[in-house]
Amino acid sequence: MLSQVVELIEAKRHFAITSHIRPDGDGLGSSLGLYWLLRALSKDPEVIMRDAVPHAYRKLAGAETVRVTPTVAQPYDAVFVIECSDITRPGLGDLDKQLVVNIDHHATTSLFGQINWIDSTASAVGEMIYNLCKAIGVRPTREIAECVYTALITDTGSFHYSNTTERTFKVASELVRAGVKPAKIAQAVYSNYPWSKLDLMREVLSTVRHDPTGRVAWLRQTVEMQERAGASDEDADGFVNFPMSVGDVEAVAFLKESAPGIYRTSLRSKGEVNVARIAELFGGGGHRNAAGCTLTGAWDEAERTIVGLLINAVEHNNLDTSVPPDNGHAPRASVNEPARADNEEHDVINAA
Ligand SMILES: [Mn+2]
Repeated sequence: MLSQVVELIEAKRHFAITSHIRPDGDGLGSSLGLYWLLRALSKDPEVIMRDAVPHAYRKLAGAETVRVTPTVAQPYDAVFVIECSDITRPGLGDLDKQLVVNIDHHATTSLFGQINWIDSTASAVGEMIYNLCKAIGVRPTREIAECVYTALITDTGSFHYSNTTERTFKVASELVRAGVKPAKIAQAVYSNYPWSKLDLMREVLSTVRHDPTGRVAWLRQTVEMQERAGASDEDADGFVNFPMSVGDVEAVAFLKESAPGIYRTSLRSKGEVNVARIAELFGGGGHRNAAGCTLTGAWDEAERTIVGLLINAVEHNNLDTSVPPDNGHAPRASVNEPARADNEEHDVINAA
């Protein structure tokens, strides 16, 4: 809990901070916010991640200090693990040999830390880092405020998602008072695409199809499209949300070929349509309105299977989980998409 975290920080000095693989805005913003908070207390922190900082977050204060490493090679007084469902999610070897502090805002997290501070009422871990600032008596510096604000806007979809509360706006308002320029942060995060992303988007959006009712849409990205655009894996982030912006659309599948015959599949829905139930049929998971899984097999077959399940879910507005996928020829389940990665975790209504 919070008081244990405060006591630990006051008693110790040499800390590492990490978050999940493919870190998102909350993972990075909260990690760097905590980094600047510890720096303000003259502590000795370091942010370590398995994966590099995505393009959208390279302008965050301190992003250049993030050390990319596959293992926690040296002893720390404690390692803060931000926004992870279990101890394997950071993808760091030897993490279990450290004193681990688990900080998360998902009620479903396992209590894998020696200290566990979980606040499922927080819209983002960033909100918790802000509370930690107050509890420990540090006035948020501009760096802390910008990192925490980035966590807030990315986890709430710029205040669009259902996790946005009065308290989210209150914290945001206090961060602006601490020096955040909302337009500057929004531009750094959302208006900072590389051309490769737009080139890829043009091709992927040309594949959008929908069923006769217009309530289910799907789109695909092939390995060739990605190569032609010279695009990185993260360039495809957010594409699944474009068909969701159509008023009639209630469910979307985005099949992204990661290698021949292997499709990382992102699912989105509105309202009661539960795409997590569908992802689970293929070994994936997520939340009611945002989930992911991996399909394998032939393109058309994979697409037909997942689209059929979405149409069924929309028609019945609730999938009977006992229904097996298709007729036994369905694509096999394989590695599941990190359910908490970017955008997979909240009620996604719209995001771009
Ligand atoms: Mn989060």
